[in-house]
Amino acid sequence: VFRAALINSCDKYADDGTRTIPQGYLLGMERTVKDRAGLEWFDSGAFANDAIPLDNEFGAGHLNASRALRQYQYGETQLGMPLRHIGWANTTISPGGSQYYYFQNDLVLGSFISLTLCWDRVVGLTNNAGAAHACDLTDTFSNTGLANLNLFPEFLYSDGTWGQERQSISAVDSTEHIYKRISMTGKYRVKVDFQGGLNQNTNYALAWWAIPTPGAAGVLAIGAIGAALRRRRLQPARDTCHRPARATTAFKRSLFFFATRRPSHPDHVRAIDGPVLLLLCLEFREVLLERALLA
Ligand SMILES: [Ca+2]
Ligand SMILES: [Ca+2]
Ligand SMILES: [Ca+2]
Repeated sequence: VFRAALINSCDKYADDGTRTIPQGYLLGMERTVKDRAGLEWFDSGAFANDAIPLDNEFGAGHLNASRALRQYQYGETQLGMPLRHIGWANTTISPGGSQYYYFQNDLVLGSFISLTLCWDRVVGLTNNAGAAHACDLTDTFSNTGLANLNLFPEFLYSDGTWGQERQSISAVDSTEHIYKRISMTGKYRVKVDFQGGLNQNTNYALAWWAIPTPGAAGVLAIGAIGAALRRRRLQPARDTCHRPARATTAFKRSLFFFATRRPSHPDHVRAIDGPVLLLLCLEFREVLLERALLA
């Protein structure tokens, strides 16, 4: 559980409302992490490749003890109980089994979700000296095997079926990790699958951190207004002639950001909902205001 909580709460991106991502949507992270080449999580193989859970340089990011404590203090949710937006679970899964965790509240398009699944390799002890369950110098260890657990956030379509939203499916690691954008507002669940590797029950910990729908419009509006105010504040007066272009670019990028969703299901088309429209309206209003100021 501690491993899952520590990994899941790591900092990857400062959640400061830049990058056309509303403040609050990056889960309140405090620092932006880069590797030695200056590359970030979105540039990493861990982000792009479903079979790579962690970056080979910065792993899941910088450890943030305060966030890890918060992650842990939200407490345990039993399998079968609805999930609050932050928390963890600790249970056992059988070979070939699937277990499902249902978020209590809808998750919001454009916000991020962090999921971490951790379990241990089974190590056997061959007793060659001393007590059977005490480790002596000549005792030997054997690798009994590692279960292949996999992690799948899923989305509930309007026809009542669940569709896979993301996946972390390494065949060799004892951790699965996802930090990605939610591509539709709606109901989500997390599936844990036991897909071989070992033929015995395996204990695992699952940690999650997401943004729930209630209050999301407020978070989004505050983030958008904050970003707009910051842009105004940061622009020196002599640079005024560039502002409409910058704002228009931000607006276009927002549109692109919310428009680049997989069109594989009719629900995707309806996924631009109230909060997103509010953001687009705020961005558009800013463009109009800046043009009016210059006119
Ligand atoms: Ca990955
Ligand atoms: Ca012994
Ligand atoms: Ca796996």
